[in-house]
Amino acid sequence: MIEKAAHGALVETDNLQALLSGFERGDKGSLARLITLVENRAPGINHALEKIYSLTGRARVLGITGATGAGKSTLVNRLIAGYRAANRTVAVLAVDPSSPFSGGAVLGDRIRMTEHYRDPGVYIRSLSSRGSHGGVSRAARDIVKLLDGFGFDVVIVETVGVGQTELSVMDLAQTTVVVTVPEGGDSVQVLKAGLNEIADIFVVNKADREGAHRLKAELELGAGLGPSDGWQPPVILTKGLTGEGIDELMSALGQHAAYLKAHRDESRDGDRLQHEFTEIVTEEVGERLSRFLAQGEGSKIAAEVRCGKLNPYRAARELIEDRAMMARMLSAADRF
Ligand SMILES: Nc1nc2c(ncn2[C@@H]2O[C@H](COP(=O)(O)OP(=O)(O)O)[C@@H](O)[C@H]2O)c(=O)[nH]1
Ligand SMILES: [Mg+2]
Repeated sequence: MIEKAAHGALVETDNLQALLSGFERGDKGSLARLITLVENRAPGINHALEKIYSLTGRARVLGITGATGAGKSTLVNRLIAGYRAANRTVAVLAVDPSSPFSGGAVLGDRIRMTEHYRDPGVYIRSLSSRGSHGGVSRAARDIVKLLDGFGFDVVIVETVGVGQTELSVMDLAQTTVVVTVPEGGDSVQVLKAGLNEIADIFVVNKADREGAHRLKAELELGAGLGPSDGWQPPVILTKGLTGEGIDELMSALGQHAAYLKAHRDESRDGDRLQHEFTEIVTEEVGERLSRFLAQGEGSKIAAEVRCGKLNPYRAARELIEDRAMMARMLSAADRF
């Protein structure tokens, strides 16, 4: 089922409690609204995430990355069908850093995925960056939490594999699939983009084209250069158009899940949770600082910094050392 994003104006009148109970009842409209609140970084959204957190941690989260046109959405479509056939519910978050919400690529994704439009066990949502720095990975993180907490068995995050944002989005995934194509040149490009470091599984899509086997061999060689203990990323040939190779991909995904289960790394899990925690604190404090500087005594300080009258280092130190003012700054909490 595909949801339209609600408009900002609707968001402001939303009642968080009503949304949360709708969410817990399995109402897709409430889910869609909460996702929009996350996208817009609406005030109070962290309260919502705090409330739903205990429901999270159950979904299988997959990342699918690779260049535009590699066939990611086509493969995602096939994976949806595969998981649905196994009676698992699937949510897809398509992250496209360049396109606005109605942009070509995202629209194309939606159209291609409409095969699953009427299936209530499928939910597809696009996320655009709207030019916000670092905002995409945060939004993606929180949206995956919502999809997971809502109860989808499988959450697939599709991103274009370029740049730091995409790499950081892939941190969310338990298993990352890097999709390559023969005409994408060669495996050197994969290595250059650092994709070999995040790949748990390589896919050579468009295996109907010239050079697919050569690329597979190169990737296998590259993957074999890594540490010889631990998981060895398999390289799977697929034809997105016909669905050939999808069974192999599904079984590789299953094998990686089993591997992760058998080799649970508690210190890495702990690192990830602590990182998440410090990120949330940093974001939250940063937002409170912005609100503090936007009005009252905060805006006076900001004005003096802006015109160069106040040394920013000194202003920062004085603010931090003034405990009463810090308390006022930190109490610049958001309200729904
Ligand atoms: N020849 C060929 N074309 C494919 C294959 N898989 C996907 N495509 C086509 O490649 C184009 C881009 O696919 P898409 O899934 O949108 O790529 P994305 O940008 O990575 O999501 C579409 O026209 C697909 O029909 C394949 O196995 N072989
Ligand atoms: Mg796509």
